[in-house]
Amino acid sequence: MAASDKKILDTINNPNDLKQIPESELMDVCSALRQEIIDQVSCNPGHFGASLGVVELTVALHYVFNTPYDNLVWDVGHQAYGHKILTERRNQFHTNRQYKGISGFPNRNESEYDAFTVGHSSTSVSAALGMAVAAHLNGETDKKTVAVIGDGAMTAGLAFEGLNNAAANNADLLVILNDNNMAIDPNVGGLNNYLLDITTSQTYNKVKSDVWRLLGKIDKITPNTRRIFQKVENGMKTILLKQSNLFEALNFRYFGPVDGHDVDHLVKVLKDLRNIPGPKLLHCITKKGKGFEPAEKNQTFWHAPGKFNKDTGEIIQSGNTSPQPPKFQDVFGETVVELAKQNDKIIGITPAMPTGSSLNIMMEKMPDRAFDVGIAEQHAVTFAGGLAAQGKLPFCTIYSSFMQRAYDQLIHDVALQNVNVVFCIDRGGLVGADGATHHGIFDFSYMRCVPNLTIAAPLNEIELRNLMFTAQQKDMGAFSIRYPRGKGRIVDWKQPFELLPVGKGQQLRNGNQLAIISIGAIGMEASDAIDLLEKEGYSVAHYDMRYLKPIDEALLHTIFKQHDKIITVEDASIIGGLGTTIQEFMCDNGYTAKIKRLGVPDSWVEHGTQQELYQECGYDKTGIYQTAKAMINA
Ligand SMILES: Cc1ncc(C[n+]2csc(CCOP(=O)(O)OP(=O)(O)O)c2C)c(N)n1
Repeated sequence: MAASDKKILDTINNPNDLKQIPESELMDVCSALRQEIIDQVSCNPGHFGASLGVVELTVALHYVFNTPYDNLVWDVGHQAYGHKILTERRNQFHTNRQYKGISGFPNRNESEYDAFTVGHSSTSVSAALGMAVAAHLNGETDKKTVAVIGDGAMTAGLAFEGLNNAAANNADLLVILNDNNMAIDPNVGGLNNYLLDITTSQTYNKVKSDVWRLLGKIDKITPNTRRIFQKVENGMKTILLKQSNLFEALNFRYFGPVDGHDVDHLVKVLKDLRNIPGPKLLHCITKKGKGFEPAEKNQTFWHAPGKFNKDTGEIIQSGNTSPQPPKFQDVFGETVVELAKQNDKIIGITPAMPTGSSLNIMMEKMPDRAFDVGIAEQHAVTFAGGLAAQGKLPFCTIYSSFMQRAYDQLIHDVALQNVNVVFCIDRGGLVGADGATHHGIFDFSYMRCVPNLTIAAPLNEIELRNLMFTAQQKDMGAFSIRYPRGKGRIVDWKQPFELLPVGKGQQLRNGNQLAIISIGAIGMEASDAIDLLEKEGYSVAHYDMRYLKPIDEALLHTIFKQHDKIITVEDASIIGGLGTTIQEFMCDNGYTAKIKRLGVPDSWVEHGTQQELYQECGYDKTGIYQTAKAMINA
C-alpha cells in the first residue's frame, strides 16, 4: 500500500478523532492501520501476527466504546499495536520495544488508554472484573469494561477463575474471545476442540436455532396456555443453551461466533452489546497474520519474526555468515532428545512454548513423550509432579518469569513430594525487548528458600548439557537449571557428556587483588572485564559457583581466606540470590571483606537490548571492570 493510502490515519490521533469518521469509511481505517503495523514492524521488529489479526476488532472497539473512560483490557498485550497507534502513540511507535522507547505491551505508566499493564497471559478477565466491580461500587453506571482474550490465553486456569467469579457477581463485563485457533504454536487441548466444535460443527448453533424455532411456535399458542409455556420456555432455554455452551453454563450470555474481520458487523454487534447488562461473551473468529500472506501461512514463525522485507516477506538476516554459537534453548532442545534416547524415564513438558523453548524438537521426534500442556504453568508443574510420583523423570521447561505462576506447585507438588523433576528455566535474567513483565530475575530468590531443590546455572552451552546430564542421574530430586535468552559463545558445543558434581563450583582464573564470584552465563561478562583489567596490569581471580544451592562452602572458605575484596555478579535480582547467599555465608562464618553485589537492583528494569540493560544495571563488562578497578584502588 502506498503511503498516501494511509492518509486517513493522519487524521486520527486518538479514539475521539476515530469517532468522527463515518462508519462507511472504517474499512479504509482498517487497511491503513494494518499497513502501518506492517511498515513499522518490518523495520523495527516485534510481535506481528497477533496485531494484524485484531485490526478490525481494535477499530470497532475504540469506535464504539468511550475509551479511556471505558476500560479496555488486552490479554497478554502482544496484539495491542493497533491500539497503541490509535491511542496517541503513532508518532512514537518507531521506538517500540527499544531502550527508553514505548513498551511492546500495554502499560499503565505509558498511557491512560492502557487500562492494565500486561505481558503474562490470562489476566484480562480477572482484572476487568475488578474494574467492573469498582465502577459499580463507585456508582459509575455508564462505565463499560471489556476484556479481549485469545483462545490460547483462555486455556489458563486463571481465565476460568475470572469467568467463574464474574458470573457470581453478575458483573457488567464484556469478554471478547479472540479465537484464531492459535497460541504461539497451534493451540492445544479440550477447550480448543470445543471452540472449533462450536464454530464449525455448529452443535451449539443448531441447538440455539432449534430453541428459537420452538419458541416461535409457542408464541402462536392461545393466551391462556401461554403463561404456562413461558415458564417452560425459560426452563428450556436454560437447559438447552447451557447444556450446549460452556460459557452459558458459567452464566455468561454467549454471542457469536462472528467474523472478526467484518468491521461493519462488529460495530453493530458491539453497539448492541454495550447496552446489555451483566456478564457476556462475544466469540470472534479471526485469522492470525490477517492481510500479510506469509504471516497467514506460517503463523508460528510470524508471531514475532524479526526484521523482514515488507514487500516480499523475506527475512532480513544479520549478514554474519560465520558459524554461530547456538541459542541456549536449542542446546536444551537437542540435548533433551539425546538424553531421552538413553533414559526412557525422561518426559518433556512445555506450557505453550514448544518453539520458544525448542521442546518442539522432542515433540517431533518423540511425540509420545513430549507434552505441550497449553498456557498452564501451574498445571505443567503439578503434571510433572504426578508423572514423577509414578517414576517418570519430567524435564519441565518454563521461562523464568512464567515460572512465577507455578510457585506453589513447585513447593507443594514437587519439592515436598520428594520426587525427581528437572526444571529447565529458560530466559533466566534480563531478556531484553520484552521488558519488565518478561525479565526472569526472581527465580534465584524465590527458589533458594525451598527445601529439597538443587539450583544450578551453567556458564556456557557445554555446561548446560552437562548439568542436564547430571540432573537425570538416579534420585537427584527437584533440580533447576537456569539459562539465559539468546546465544552463548561456543560454536562447538556438542561435546561428550560429563558429570558436574552437585554443589561444586570452579575457579576460572587466578589473581590476588580482588575476587569476582559469578553464577551463570553472565560470568562471561565478568571474564571480559577481567581481560580488560589484566591488560592494565591488575590481578583478579574469578570463581564460577555453578550451583547456587547447595553452594560450594569449601570453595567459599578458600576464597575468603585469600581475598578481602569481593564482587558478586548475577543476572538476577540483587535480593535473595548469589550476593545474598555469599553475605549469609560471611555472616555465618565470621568473615569480613569488602563486598560489592552486582545484579538487578530493587526497581523495575524496562526494555532495551540485553546489553543495554546489563549496562543500566552495572553488570556488563564495563560496569564490572569499573567496579573492580574502583575497589582495588580504594
Ligand atoms: C503466563 C504466560 N505464559 C506464556 C506466555 C507466552 N505467550 C505469549 S502470547 C502466547 C500465545 C497467546 O495465544 P492467544 O491468547 O490465543 O493469542 P494470539 O497470539 O493467538 O492472538 C503465549 C503462550 C505468556 N505471555 N504468559
